[in-house]
Amino acid sequence: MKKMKPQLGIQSSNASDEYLQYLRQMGLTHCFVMFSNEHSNHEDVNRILDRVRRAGLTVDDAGNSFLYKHMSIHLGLPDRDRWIDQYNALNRLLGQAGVPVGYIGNSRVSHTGYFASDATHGALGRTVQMDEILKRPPVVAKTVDEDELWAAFQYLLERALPVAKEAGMRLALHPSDPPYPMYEGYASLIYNSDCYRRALKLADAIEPGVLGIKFCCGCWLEGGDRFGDILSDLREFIRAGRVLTVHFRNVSCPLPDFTETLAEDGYFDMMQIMRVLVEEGYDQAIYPDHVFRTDPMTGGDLAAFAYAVGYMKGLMDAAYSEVR
Ligand SMILES: [Mn+2]
Repeated sequence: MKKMKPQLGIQSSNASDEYLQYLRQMGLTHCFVMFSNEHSNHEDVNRILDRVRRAGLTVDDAGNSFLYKHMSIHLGLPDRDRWIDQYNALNRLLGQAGVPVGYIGNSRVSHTGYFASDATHGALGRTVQMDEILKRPPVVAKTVDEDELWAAFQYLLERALPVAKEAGMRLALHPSDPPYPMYEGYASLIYNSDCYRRALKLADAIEPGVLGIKFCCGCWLEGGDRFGDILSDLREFIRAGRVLTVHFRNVSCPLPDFTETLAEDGYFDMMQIMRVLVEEGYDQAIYPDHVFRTDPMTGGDLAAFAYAVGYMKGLMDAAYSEVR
């Protein structure tokens, strides 16, 4: 039976022996690599991927968040071609180096701040108060509405999908976070599961099958019923072969106000998601996504991610033994 692949991320600047050993010590055999601009060239991409692979890790997906999240691309600003060219150039390198999945599109992330509460056991957790975000002034010179945003997305798809196809890659699209139609002066691309259906249809008319989904459970749960039915959406998109990676994350409650929590503490029973993944034979990457901001004295990010991946792997093993 092919199983899903728990993974953690590697920053290209942090592929140290110690960090790679840390991943192996948790029994991880899979990872993603986030490349900085400095390392998004042929020599560094291949050197870093070789190093990671020699440490026994398979690279499921990779990209450069500066490029794939570039505002000029997503808002259709005049200088977008320059950034799309650089984005495509990196995808060519990654595809040639055998990385099967890259990233695309509109990964906005906003929040009110990181706050300690009972829901976070006193740690600093990412918190959204939608009223506060909706009162913010635009961050862009000219408001970008939904039609303009989708036109820019189509423009990107027309240029990115053929390159990815030729390079042997598929591209994973993350929801807008928080998933709300418009804030900070520009529209969101993906704020419910129908937005995904629309994006997949648009992409398939250009290059069938290349676009896929970063299935962020956190965003689905942030949106609640307004985003969709997380369990049936997950089944639908896995069966359609569109789920390229899963972000396994829980929140305190749906919008308008939420805090990210430990997986076991949020309002959704994450075991139900694991069962669907196992029942549907999902065999791609699964990642804990965000963690609390913890004090370096208590282990910092490394401790927070170790806890999150351990809990996630425990649920995964429980779901496999249950379904078997
Ligand atoms: Mn996510």
